[in-house]
Amino acid sequence: MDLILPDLPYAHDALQPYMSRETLEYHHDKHHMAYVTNGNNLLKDSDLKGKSLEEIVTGSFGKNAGLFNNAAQHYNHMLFWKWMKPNGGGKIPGKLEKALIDAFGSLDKMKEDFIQAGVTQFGSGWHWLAVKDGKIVIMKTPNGENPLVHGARPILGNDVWEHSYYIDYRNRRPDYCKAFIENLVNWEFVAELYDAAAK
Ligand code: MN3
Repeated sequence: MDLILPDLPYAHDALQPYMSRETLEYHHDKHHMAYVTNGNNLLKDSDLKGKSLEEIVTGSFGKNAGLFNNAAQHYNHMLFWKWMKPNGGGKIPGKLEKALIDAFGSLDKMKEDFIQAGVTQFGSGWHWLAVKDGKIVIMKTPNGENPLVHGARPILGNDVWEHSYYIDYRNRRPDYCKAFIENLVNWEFVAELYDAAAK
């Protein structure tokens, strides 16, 4: 199966003012496209060709750095576009809300810990809510790494590579992480992934 760049699930200007048209033109149309192109080239000579994307990601981790970097970033970005929506943030579906309060004490604490993980990820990477051993945990990972390769299922992830925020926020990564969790997250999609991961 070849890697395929999905269309954004909304218009390029739909996430303004929190994420600009220009950011999405670079980030989706150019950066994500490059991961797809490079990943397909590297898959040609790999025995992982034909496997599912998750199998390619976990199978190349620690073994084929070039393929892993591109396939994992493809996986991460496929989810990332769906983790945002116009007029995002806001009400969290009840079952997920309860699980988050159980895990972190309050929604404010969950948001604070999530933002802190993004701010303290040194250099390029991601910060996450993931389900590990049935529990919701915060994770942060460098470069293209994700919870899958650390025995967990991602239910929310934010891209803190500079290409994701520098046009709109310059060096203010904390402001970007706060805007993401407060104003961009599609909690209905997070709840779907939580239901699937917590089974
Ligand atoms: Mn990115």
